[in-house]
Amino acid sequence: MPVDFIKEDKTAVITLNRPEALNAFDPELSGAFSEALVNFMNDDSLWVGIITGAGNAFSAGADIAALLPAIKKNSDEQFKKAPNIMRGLSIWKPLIAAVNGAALGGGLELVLACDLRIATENAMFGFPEVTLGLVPGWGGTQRITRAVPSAIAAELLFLGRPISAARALQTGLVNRVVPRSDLMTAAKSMAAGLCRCAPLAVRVAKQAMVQGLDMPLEKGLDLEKSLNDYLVTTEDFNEGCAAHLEKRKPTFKER
Ligand code: DAK
Repeated sequence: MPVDFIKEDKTAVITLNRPEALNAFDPELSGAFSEALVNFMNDDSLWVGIITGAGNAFSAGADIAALLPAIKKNSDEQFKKAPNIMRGLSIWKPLIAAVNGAALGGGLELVLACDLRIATENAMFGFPEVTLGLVPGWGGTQRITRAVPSAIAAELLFLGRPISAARALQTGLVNRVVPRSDLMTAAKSMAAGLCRCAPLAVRVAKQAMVQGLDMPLEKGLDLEKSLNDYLVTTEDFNEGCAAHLEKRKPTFKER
């Protein structure tokens, strides 16, 4: 299977599983990844997703032999058939990238489409597209400038040279850097922290943050207000406040 999909309590672990090609996206991997994302999105029992790669790379991006020539032939039909979080699919449940090695091209675009990012010490991040005569096509030119200062974004996009995990941490591209052996423990512990919070509130926080980025402040404030108006009608809001006042842990029901 090009993608492993494992449910662990309220967390889905989605693993790109094409290690022989450093988890480069060919049509099979793209289709299976799209399917896994839709399953995650539609499964009410799943609150958090962790995305990682099998082997020593996170993902080397689009498959240069199999996918990139298809772009030339059919424009982006290949990609439209398999919408993903980089382009075509919005998922408001929180996503953690557990970056276990190189994240290049589409691999870095996938990292950028995740909300929280933990990397191993040997991970590297780059956009080699300009060395191929291309620019990123899964939102990299747009999301990188929202993630790091513009000089770092320009360095990544114009020079095509990767940066280290240490530099990614320094520039705020990732939340944490850990030894390889601690990666999944760290990602699952972050997922557990998310699962302790009210799931609908976490999703609304993501929606407000992501959609708000594309709005003038006044519109963003309206969005925040209407989303909060909805949250105060939920059972979980009552439960969260009651648990706080009663000095106990809340039991959220996603309602
Ligand atoms: N595609 C296909 N195969 C790849 C690959 C890739 N991107 N990256 C690695 N592989 C394969 C290698 O060919 C090799 O296979 P064999 O030769 O063993 O059969 C195997 O994985 C191991 O790779 P290496 O032998 O090269 O391993 P090294 O450790 O020596 O080097 C590396 C690791 C990551 C530095 C190197 O593999 C590398 O530079 N890979 C290419 C990375 C790259 O350029 N990625 C960007 C691809 S462009 C769009 C949407 C999306 C995109 C574009 C448009 N539209 C919606 C329009 C996205 C574009 C991209 O991502």
